[in-house]
Amino acid sequence: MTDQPSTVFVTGASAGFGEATARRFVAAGHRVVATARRRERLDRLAEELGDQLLPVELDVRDRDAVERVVAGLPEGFERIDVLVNNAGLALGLSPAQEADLDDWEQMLDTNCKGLVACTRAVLPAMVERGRGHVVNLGSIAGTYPYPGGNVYGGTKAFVHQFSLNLRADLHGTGVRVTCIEPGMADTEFSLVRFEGDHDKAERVYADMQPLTGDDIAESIHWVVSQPDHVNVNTLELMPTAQAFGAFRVARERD
Ligand code: NDP
Ligand code: 8X3
Repeated sequence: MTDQPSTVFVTGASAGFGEATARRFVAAGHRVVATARRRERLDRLAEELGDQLLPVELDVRDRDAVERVVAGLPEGFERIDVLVNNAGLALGLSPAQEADLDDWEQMLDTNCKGLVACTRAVLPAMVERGRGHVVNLGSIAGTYPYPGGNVYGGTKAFVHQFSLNLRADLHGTGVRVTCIEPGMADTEFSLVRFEGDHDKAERVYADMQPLTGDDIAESIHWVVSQPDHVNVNTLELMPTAQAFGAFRVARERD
């Protein structure tokens, strides 16, 4: 991205990282197509941020809708320079043998298939223009396993590898790809994971300083703002208060 105004297409812009990213890029003078399922939130954001932000209701699991939206953007927003594939969620923290298969399918449909559909929809025009940037939201959960992370972590491992494989395919086209891989961040993520249980969600971030939506928006803005010849492949961030644990050992009882 140069200093010229660019168009940034953000999925999941109604909350958390996506909303903060929309704010960050509008503040930097760019145009943002802000998409998510909750239209009223996007409208509020548009009222606040003005004409530089275009609110568009979009469920990334709806492949036809993804293609329709990307193909039908109005004048001024039709040339997508940056795609931020942010829409995603974790549902539940149950061990695999107890987890809800519908939750697993929703995570796969959103975090993997939705991300792939958005990417496929924007890539041809980027390749044709010889520039563009796809920023995918992975997670430390795609690298480091934890109990109950099962399918969520699996989807983020997919996002990591898909990002690297995109780079292989896009070699020589001028299109850049970055996977941002955050640790725990205080957004609506845990509220969604625990089905709206505020107490449970708040306990995740109690007595520590988690990452914020603004931290991630800043990192996305930073990778996108690098000179065209620089591609940040992967950027992993954690709160300073978070680190790795020891392996667990199941000991035989006497
Ligand atoms: P939030 O719950 O705050 O925001 C998630 C966003 O995704 C919302 O805007 C939501 O909008 C959108 N979304 C969910 N499902 C769909 C769908 N089917 N179609 C379109 N939009 C959808 O979470 P975060 O901001 O924290 O998460 C953003 C991304 O970052 C996710 O991919 C998450 O996995 C990842 N991540 C989060 C971390 C964290 O600790 N918070 C750490 C590492 C990665 P709506 O409901 O209106 O559709
Ligand atoms: C979210 C980070 O560690 O809660 O992707 O799974 S974690």
